[in-house]
Amino acid sequence: MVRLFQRHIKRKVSLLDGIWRFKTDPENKGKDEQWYKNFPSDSMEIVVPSCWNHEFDLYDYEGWAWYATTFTTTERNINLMFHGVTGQAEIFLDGDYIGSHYGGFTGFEFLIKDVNPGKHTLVVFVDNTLDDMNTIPLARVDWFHYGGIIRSVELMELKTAWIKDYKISYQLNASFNEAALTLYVTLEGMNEEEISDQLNIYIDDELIKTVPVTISGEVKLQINNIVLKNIKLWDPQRPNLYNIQFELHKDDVIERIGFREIKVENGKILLNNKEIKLKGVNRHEDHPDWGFAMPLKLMKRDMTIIKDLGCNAIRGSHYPNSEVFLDLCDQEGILFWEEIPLWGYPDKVLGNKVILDRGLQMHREMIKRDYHHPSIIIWGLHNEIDTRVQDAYDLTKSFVEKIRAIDNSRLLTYATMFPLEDICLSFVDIVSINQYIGWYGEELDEWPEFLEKVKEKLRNEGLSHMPIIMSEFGAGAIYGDSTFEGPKWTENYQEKYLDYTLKLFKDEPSIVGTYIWQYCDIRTSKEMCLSRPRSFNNKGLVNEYRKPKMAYWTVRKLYREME
Ligand code: ADA
Repeated sequence: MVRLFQRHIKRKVSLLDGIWRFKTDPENKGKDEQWYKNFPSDSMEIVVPSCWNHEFDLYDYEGWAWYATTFTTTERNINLMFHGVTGQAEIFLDGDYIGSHYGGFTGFEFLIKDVNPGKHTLVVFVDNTLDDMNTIPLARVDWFHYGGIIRSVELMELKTAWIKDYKISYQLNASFNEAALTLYVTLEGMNEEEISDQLNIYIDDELIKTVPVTISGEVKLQINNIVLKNIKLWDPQRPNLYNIQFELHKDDVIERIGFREIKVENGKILLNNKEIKLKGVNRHEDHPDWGFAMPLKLMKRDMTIIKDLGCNAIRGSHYPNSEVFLDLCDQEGILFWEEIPLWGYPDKVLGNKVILDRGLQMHREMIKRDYHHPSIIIWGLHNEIDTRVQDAYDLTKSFVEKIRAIDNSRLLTYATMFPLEDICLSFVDIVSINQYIGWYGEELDEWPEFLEKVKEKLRNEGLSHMPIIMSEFGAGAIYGDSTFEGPKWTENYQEKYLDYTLKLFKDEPSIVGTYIWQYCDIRTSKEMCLSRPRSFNNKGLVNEYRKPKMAYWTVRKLYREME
């Protein structure tokens, strides 16, 4: 399942998901031996999408691996779309290299013209190796290094021309009942000759515009002056959505949008001009039996639980989530913070140009992929990098400039772990703080003093107009461990911790949102497991199988009481 609404009516699209051939390549000899031409006969079967770590003996395999499948086409032009392959991917079609991609959590596609109709062999080389200098994320992260083709693979068979790309942007009027749309559409012909066609645009099945087009090579169109009256806004209570269809004679694509405005004013977050407080959790897309490749049923279950908790917000820590989950957020009225996996970078790595380039590319791809989701209100630039140093300042500045140039309609922030010494805050809209007072080191009752220091710093730097989000706070609890004494690692301590912090944050006017760390227990990496009982980060409100801990009920009561 790639999306929760039908994306194409005319375009012929098939999922290549299923059982593929698979072989790990620990000695990296597959390229020399040309496995992309002759796939090894001693390969095994694997399900796509999935993480290879759930196969026998591959639990902690990290490195090179090869996948192969076959498919049959009837058209001469195809587009192959990969929705998520961890780390580095290289793609081979019928023995020929067709391209590569870096970054595990956003999709990529290859248009291949003039293929012979018939049977084809597709081979995918995957490298999920992480290191401590050049990769995003680095090897030392607090989640598991799952590997593989983790999301669906789609085959599109194209006719003479296709809708290659589009962007739908809109401006609401002052009374929020009209939207002026600007549509950017790129069309592409498959052959040399000119094609006369017509671009039709439908909104919820109603034809609203027809543009005659002559397609030869690539054609870029900008369509203004489409004004929709009496629109129904999108918000958490009424998540109204609209389908927009672009249609050519033999191709089409459907996108789903919602109309809303998000901004920061006088220290508050305003959604459609009304103040909103974010009641959230951090959620990793992880489950012991599925890793990153969670089935829809489980995502829906997560959504049901998170809504039951009384949340209106989720931070997709720490990487672009599956598009299906974002569709669920759109449908359920959940406000989403999305970020790239730039996690915990120390000073010595921050000046590395490779990280800047890869980070920019990941932001570009994330924003391009997810631009139309009304649920996404925040782009997160990075998490807990060393924001006390000049290289972090330069990196943040570049990210902000580039992101604002592609999307100026959402709020920008990053999660800082050095709020009192941070030198990058003025670039963004919201100060987001990760802080574990009362868990690591200090005592719980040191929180008020800390908050005063944060406010003082913001005042001193002329930033006291900025709203504050508590983007992470929490305590580890081993599911089932409840005692009279309630020391750390018990459910009692976690419950006490969250009761104390949530009540404190609720009464602090400059705090506009809270994201508890975290929704569910998750597997950690081998680099971090010695400080994590069971090799899990145990700060979930539910355990890894989604069973509620004591704190769940306390948070549920507090979040539900807050307006
Ligand atoms: C950090 C980090 C999280 C998690 C957390 C913790 O804030 O952003 O991913 O590792 O610490 O549990 O310590």
